[in-house]
Amino acid sequence: EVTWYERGGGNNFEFVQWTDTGAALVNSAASTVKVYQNAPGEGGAVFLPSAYQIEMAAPAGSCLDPGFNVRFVKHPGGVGNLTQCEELLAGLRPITSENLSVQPLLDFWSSGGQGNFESGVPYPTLQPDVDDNHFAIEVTGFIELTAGWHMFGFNSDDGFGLDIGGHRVCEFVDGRGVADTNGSVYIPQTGIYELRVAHWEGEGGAAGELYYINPDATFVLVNDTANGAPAVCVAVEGGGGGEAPVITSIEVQGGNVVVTWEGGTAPYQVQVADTIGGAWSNIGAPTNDTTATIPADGAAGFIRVVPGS
Ligand SMILES: [Ca+2]
Ligand SMILES: [Ca+2]
Ligand SMILES: [Ca+2]
Repeated sequence: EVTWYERGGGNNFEFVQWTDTGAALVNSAASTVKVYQNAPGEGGAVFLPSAYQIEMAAPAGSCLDPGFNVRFVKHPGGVGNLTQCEELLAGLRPITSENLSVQPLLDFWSSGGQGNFESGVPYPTLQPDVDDNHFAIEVTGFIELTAGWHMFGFNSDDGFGLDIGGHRVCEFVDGRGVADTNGSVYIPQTGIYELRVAHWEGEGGAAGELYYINPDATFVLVNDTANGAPAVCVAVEGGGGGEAPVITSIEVQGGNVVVTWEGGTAPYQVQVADTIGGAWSNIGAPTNDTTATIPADGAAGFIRVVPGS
């Protein structure tokens, strides 16, 4: 079933079969959607995945330390959708406790339905088969993928958002019992890409699993490399995932914001975003300093410091 709408004019879509070698136009139950600007075949038709803002984090083969970084956050209650989950993870809602761990797979189960895989482990700090409520996880890591199409899915209770290379692959923004939500991503170049999952539990059952969909439509848990799934690691050679700069103070001085940080390795790049999940843009050039003064020209905003290049 496809639900389709578009806001501008002149766009179109067609069904394509997803294969391990590319995509071919067919009518098939095993299909995905290929989206063009202008009708396929017309002059000026552009296959939109080529315009994905997907950035390779590191070359293939530079993965270190397999697994996922999992940040587990408990809160007093009141998180019921993905926006509120992201606010909680960003520290904009009360947090009662927090835990960091490395997990080999994402197959968590607290209570209720277990999803596609019954191998689930408790969420960090929780007991199995106990109806804990009001928590969220933020998962980060690096996934190694070959160029071309890849399909992923997340089975969850409640919802989630999955990003690869900064591209939203799939999401379910409201509460639900365990169910699959799948999505595909076009990887422009073989390499290692950042991966992030935000997922929360409000009340009732709770479970979450991240799987890869093989071309024959079978599922395998991501990072189950023994069964052919793509590898995920917590860090890569040469930086990404290594010691990151940590912001130690943000002060308003006149019409400016002075941000100071420590750790990481110079050069640094300061970036800002207007909204949670919004695009990050560079402020100033890469710097070897550990402080920067930037104009406070918005009612609200977010600041981060990343490795410069
Ligand atoms: Ca499961
Ligand atoms: Ca629960
Ligand atoms: Ca639930």
